[in-house]
Amino acid sequence: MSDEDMSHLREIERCVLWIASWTIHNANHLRVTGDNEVKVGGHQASSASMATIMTALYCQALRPEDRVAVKPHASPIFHALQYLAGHQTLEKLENFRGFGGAQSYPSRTKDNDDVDFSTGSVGLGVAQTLFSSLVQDYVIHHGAMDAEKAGRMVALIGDAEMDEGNIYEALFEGWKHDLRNCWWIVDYNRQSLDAVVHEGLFQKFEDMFRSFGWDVVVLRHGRLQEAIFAKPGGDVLRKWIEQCPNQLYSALTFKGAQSWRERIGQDIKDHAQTLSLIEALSDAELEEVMGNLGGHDLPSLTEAFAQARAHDRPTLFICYTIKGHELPLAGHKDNHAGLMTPTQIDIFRKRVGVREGHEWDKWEASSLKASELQDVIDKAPFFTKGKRAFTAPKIAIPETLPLSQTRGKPTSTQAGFGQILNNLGKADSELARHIVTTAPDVTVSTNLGGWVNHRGLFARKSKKDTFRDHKIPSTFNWASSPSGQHIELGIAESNLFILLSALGLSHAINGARYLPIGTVYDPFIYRAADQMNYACYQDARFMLVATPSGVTLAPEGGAHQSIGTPLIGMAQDRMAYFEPAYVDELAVIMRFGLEFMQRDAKAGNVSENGLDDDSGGSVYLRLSTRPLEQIKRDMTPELEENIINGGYWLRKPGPNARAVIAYTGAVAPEAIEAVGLMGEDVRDIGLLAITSADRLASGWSGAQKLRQERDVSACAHVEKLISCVPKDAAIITVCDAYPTTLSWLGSVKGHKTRALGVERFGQTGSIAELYNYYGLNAEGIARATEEIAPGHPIRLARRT
Ligand SMILES: Cc1ncc(C[n+]2csc(CCOP(=O)(O)OP(=O)(O)O)c2C)c(N)n1
Ligand SMILES: [Mg+2]
Repeated sequence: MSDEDMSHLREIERCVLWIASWTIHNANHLRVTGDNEVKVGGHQASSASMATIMTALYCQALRPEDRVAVKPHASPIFHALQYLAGHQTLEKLENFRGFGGAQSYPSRTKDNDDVDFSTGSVGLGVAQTLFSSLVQDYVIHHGAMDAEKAGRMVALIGDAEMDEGNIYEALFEGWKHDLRNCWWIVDYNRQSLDAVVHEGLFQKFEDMFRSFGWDVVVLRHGRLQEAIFAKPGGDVLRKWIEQCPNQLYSALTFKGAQSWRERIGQDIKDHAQTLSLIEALSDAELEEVMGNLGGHDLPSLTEAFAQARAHDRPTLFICYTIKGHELPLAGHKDNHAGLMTPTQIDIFRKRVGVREGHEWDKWEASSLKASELQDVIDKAPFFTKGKRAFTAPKIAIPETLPLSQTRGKPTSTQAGFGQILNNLGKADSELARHIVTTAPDVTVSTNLGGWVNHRGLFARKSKKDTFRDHKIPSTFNWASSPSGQHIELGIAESNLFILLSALGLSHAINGARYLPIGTVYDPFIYRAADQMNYACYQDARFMLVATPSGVTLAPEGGAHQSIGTPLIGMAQDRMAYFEPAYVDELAVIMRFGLEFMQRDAKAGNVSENGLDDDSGGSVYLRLSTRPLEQIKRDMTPELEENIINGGYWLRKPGPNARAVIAYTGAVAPEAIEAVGLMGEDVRDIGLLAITSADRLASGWSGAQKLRQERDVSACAHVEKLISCVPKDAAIITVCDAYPTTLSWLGSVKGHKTRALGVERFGQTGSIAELYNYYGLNAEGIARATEEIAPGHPIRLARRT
C-alpha cells in the first residue's frame, strides 16, 4: 500500500470513529430528552476498540463475496462505515437504537445496510461464520457455486465473547469437516463487560487454535512501537509492555502520559538508554506510542489480512487493542456501557476538527477533500458491488410426498418421517437434490438412516465405509463424499442449530437455495434454544424434526421427556410448530412446510384467517415414537387445508353436546377411546384433532387484531372450528406436554375448560402406566370431563 493510500485509510478511520461516537451520543443526549428517560446505551468504548480493524477490513481487505458477523457492540462502527459508503441513511443513524432506526446490534432482517449475519447473543455469530464456510463448501461441491467465488466468512469477536462454550463446540466441528476460508478476528482489548480479562488468555487461544489446525496471527505491537523497539534500549521497553499486567496497562492508558512516565520510570530506572527514549517523546507522542497496539495500527492490519488472503486456511487474528481507544474513556475498567459526557464529546469534536452543526457531514473529521475520501471508500472492493444479498429461485415441491403403504400396521410419526425421506432419497427429483439433512449424532435414532443410505454423508474428501469394505453386515452406509447430502455432527445440539441457520440462509448468502432438515431429540431443544432463536431471528429457513418427545417415550425416563417444548414452539417467532398424530397428516404438513420455508419474509400480509402465511418461516415438527393405528381415509383438499391451518373435527359435536375433547399428537388413541367411553351417555360429544396449536393460536390472535383494525370479515380457523360447540359445553384438552399448550382454547368463545397434560418431571414406565399417572388415559380424560361438563354424572361404556 502506498503512503497516500495509508493516509486515506487513516482519515477514513477518524471519520468512522467520529460518526460512530456521535451516533451514540446523539441517541443518548440529544434524542433522549426529559429527566426520566433512561439512557439507551453506551458502548462508545467497545465500538472505538474496533474502529481501526473494521476500517482496514471494509475499506481494504474485504471482497464483496466475504461475509461478516460483527461484534454486537461494534454496531455503530458498522453503521458508520455503511453511512460513509452510502448504504445507510442519516435518518436511520439519527434514530440509532430508536423505533425503526439503525439497530443496536447488527440485524439482517431489521437493518437496511447490508448486514450479513445478525449478532447480539455473543458467541453465536462467531459459530455462524464457521458453519457458513462449511455450507459454502457444500454449495461448491454440489455445483451451485464456482470455487473461485468462495468468500471469507469473517467473525469480529470481543475477547470476553471467547468465553462462550458454543465457540469451542463449533471449533471441534470445523476441524472434523476440514474448515477453510474462515477468519476470526479477536478484539483483544483485555476488557469484558464487568472488568479486565485474565492474564495470558491470548496464549491459551493460540495453543488451542493451533492444535485445531488454524493459523494464528498475533498483532501485538503497531509500527510506532516497533520503531522504538528497534532503537538502542528499545528491547527493554518491549519487554516491559509485554509483561505489563492487563489491569495496569488499562489503568495507565486511562490516566495518560504522566502516569506512563512515572510507572515506566520506576520499573526500568536502571536502563538509561530506554529512559531517554521515553523522555524524548512529548506527552501526546508517548500516549500515541503506548496506544499503538497491533489492532490500532492500519499498516500491520492490512498486511496481516493481505497475507491471510493468499491461502484458505482458517485463521485466528488476535489483535491487541484498547477499549475506548482515542476517547477519554480509554482503558477504564468500567467503560463498557460508558458514555462521553457532553463536555467530553465537545472536546473530542474539537480534537477531530468537526465544526458545530456539521456533526453528520460525512468527511468533516478529515482535513482532506470530501470527494477524495468518498472516492476511496466507493472504490474499496467490498463496496463496489452495492448490496450483496442474493435471492434464489424456489424449489418445486410435488403435490404430495411419497408415503409408504403401511398395510394397516400401526405407525409412529417418527417412522412416517423416516419413510417419507427414505422414499424421497430413493428417487431423483429436484426436491430430493435440494434437501440437506443433519443431526447431532442422532441420525439413526431419529429415523434418518434410510435417507442417508441413499444420499450419503457429505465431506470435502471422500471416505469409505470400512464396515462395508470388509463386508460386515450393517444396516447403514456410512461413506462420505463431496456429493453426499447429510452433514453428520457430533452430539453438540448448539452446532445443529447454527448449521441449520447457515444452511437456511444459503439462498441469501450463496445464491443457492437448500431445504435443510435437522433432527434432534425434542428435550434437547432446551440445550440450544438460544441458537434456535438466533437462527429464526435472522430468518434462516429450516425444518426441525424433534423426536422422540414428551412422556410418550416412556421407558426412556424423565431425563429425556420433554414437557415445555410446545410452548417454545408456540412462542418462537418465524417458526410454525406442528404436532400431528397420524402419518397422513405428517405428509401434508411436511409438504406444506417445505414450501412454507421458501416464502419471502418481505411478502408479509396477514390474511383473513389471521395467519401471516405469505412471509413463511421455519417449521418445527414434534414427532413421536409411539406407533398408532392409522385412520383409513382419503386426503381431501378440505382436510388438507384444515391440517395445515391447525386442526379439524374428527367427530363434530352435535347441538346437544355437553363436552368436546381436543387433543394434539400421540395421545390421539386415548382421546378417541375417551369419546368412545362417554359417547353412549354424552351423545353429541365432539373430538377435535389439533395438528398445530401454534397456528391455531396465532391465527386467533391475528384475526382479533384485524377486527380491532375494523376488518370485520376476519375470522380465525379456530374460531370457525369452535363456533359449532354449544355455549354451555365444556372443552377438555389433552396433550403430552405442559397443559397451557391447549388450555387457551376455552377463551376463544368462552367455554369452560379443563386442560390435561404433564406438569411434573416424568418417570420411567410403560406408556399406559405414565398416561394413567398423569391422567392422560381414557379414564382420566373421562373423569376430567365429568368434573366440569354440565348435567348428570356420566356413565362410561364398558371397555371391550
Ligand atoms: C449470550 C450473551 N450474554 C451476555 C451478553 C451481555 N454482553 C454483551 S457484550 C459482553 C461482553 C463484552 O466484552 P467483550 O466481548 O470483550 O467485548 P468488548 O466490549 O470488550 O469489545 C456481555 C457480557 C450478551 N450480549 N450475550
Ligand atoms: Mg473485550
